[in-house]
Amino acid sequence: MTTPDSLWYDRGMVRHLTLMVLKRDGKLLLGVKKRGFGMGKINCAGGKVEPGETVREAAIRETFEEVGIRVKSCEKVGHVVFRDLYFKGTPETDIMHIFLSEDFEGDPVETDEIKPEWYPVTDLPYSKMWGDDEHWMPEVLRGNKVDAYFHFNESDTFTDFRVDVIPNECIHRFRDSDFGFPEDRDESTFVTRTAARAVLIDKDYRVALVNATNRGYYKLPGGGIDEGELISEALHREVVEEAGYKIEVLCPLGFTHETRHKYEQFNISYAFLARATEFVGVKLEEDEAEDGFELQWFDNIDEAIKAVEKVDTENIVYQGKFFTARELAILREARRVLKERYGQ
Ligand code: 8OG
Repeated sequence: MTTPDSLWYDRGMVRHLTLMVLKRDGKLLLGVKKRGFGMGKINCAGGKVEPGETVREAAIRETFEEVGIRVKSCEKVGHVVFRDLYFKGTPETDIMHIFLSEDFEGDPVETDEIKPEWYPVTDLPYSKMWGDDEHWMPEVLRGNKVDAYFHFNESDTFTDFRVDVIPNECIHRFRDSDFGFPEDRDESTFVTRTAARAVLIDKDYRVALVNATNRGYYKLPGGGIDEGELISEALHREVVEEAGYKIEVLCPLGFTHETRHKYEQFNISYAFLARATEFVGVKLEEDEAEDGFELQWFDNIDEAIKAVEKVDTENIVYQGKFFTARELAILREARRVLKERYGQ
């Protein structure tokens, strides 16, 4: 699933599932599942992703196979990670990619899989649906995107869960041509990588940046989201690793999107304003130590922005140009939020 649909790039042994929420005139198309996993429960159409298929293609195919509806367009509205499902005896992780469509054609038909029926969104049959649905579906129906996990025990009930709302405001999109690089690759095969990054402040609104002292640029503390990890979990982990601080997340700032032809990647960075609470020590990876990562505090956000603006982008490597433009966009958004909400 090397597509922009996948919020994680392929790694590790997990199963990818899909779910299509079909919405029209204030109603959802649900139905009793007649066979297989979840038999007897009321659910949306959806199913497993087949080899060579994107998650979006799988969701559209399953919807047609199960309820006879042709989805013309749909939006990815999040994912739920099911940790330690025991239904086959050994724990496994499933990632369920959720799509929402209000643009489809055809009349619902009953198949061997599902008996479809329309339900008003204000009165969904949660007691007959999977137990997790009542925790994430209301967010999706409110127009939010969700990043959630449910941790199951051996009797297939969940013991622990969390539903985070994904920052949905686009701060900026960057692509190679913005920096004078060629755009000569086929973007339909690009892998999507996601990351969580913090504008890290202290109680006096000083701002910390990671200075890549051997490379000549600054970056926000943060980094890649591992498969099956929540955005918020990656944020806390990465800020400890690179900056050495535990944090309190103050608010989401939005996301940036980068199209990088040289690496055939899309990079989505989810950005947050966060306050450092306790210093616990950095844990740099080998390449980060080689780049000379050092945390540097600035008196305020304007000073941090000035330092990044001064980076000599002519003489830094490909990635550094993207990093610098991206971090500046995120820092400027943080400056706006700090002024508006915190009077800074
Ligand atoms: O191919 P099959 O229909 O067996 O795939 C399982 C379907 O069930 C797939 O569409 C995802 C869906 N599903 C789970 N767990 C949950 C859940 O907890 N809530 C909802 N709404 N759907 C689920 O596998």
